[in-house]
Amino acid sequence: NWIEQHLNNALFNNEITVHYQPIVNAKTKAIIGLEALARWYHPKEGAISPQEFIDVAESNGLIIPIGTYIVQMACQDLAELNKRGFENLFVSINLSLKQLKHPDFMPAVDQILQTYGLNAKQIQFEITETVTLQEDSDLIKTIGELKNKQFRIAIDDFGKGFSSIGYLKHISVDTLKIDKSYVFHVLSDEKIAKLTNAIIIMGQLLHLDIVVEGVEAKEHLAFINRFSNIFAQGYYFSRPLPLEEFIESSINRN
Ligand code: G
Ligand code: G
Ligand code: MN
Ligand code: NA
Repeated sequence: NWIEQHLNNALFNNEITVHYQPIVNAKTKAIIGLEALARWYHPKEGAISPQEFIDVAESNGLIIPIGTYIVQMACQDLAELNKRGFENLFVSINLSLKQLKHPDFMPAVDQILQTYGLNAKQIQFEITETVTLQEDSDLIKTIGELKNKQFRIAIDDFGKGFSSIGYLKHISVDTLKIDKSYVFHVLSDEKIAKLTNAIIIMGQLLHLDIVVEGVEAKEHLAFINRFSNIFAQGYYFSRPLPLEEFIESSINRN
């Protein structure tokens, strides 16, 4: 397949980049962090979705060099942000299960942190709930190790799969990111609205940060602002942007 054949070159030709989408306080709209999202732009084919190429990378092993490259780019950009006066942001990096389980992952992260002189507290790792935890003791141990090193852990796409609460039982996390399929329907589907309320209340009882993903309209924002201390992410605030565009747009906001 085309992706398979070109993915290796993409990495070495610098066709893979990282864009950033703000995560904001839903009440004040203050930016608290940025989600790093991989982008592949091929000179002839154009943009290829990470959904497609991450899947391929997972199956052929390229997720290890690509994932490490993304962590490195995100850390380099975070160091740059710190230098330019954005000192209280965190960067939130998606991890695939394979990446997390690979023995090279932890040493690579330690090395990158040291290279850029960053504090682990400024870095969050997003683990998608759709990957089955299956009480995998190695995985649980690795996540515990990241927590011990003060990295933040987020459960991504919370509520999308069936394993959500199982995750919370077995691992210690900081943040729940509620899958965007919830907010999309809170205005039209009473059951979804109630489930969303229940997830928010559950997360807050557990003292977790709640990020509602996929906020596209002010009505979505009003729905979640019935609660206090909620964070939000979505096109209503900003699309994922290249670092320089993010910096320019936030300078213009103020
Ligand atoms: O930004 P976008 O909607 O195109 O992302 C599509 C999917 O790809 C999302 O589920 C997102 O989590 C995933 N994704 C984006 N960047 C990365 C990455 O760097 N690593 C992993 N593992 N997944 C990513
Ligand atoms: O699976 P994960 O949550 O990591 O992926 C986030 C994906 O959602 C990214 O591909 C990002 O581009 C996309 N995204 C971010 N905000 C919105 C939004 O408001 N609406 C929609 N439809 N997608 C969004
Ligand atoms: Mn994510
Ligand atoms: Na998500």
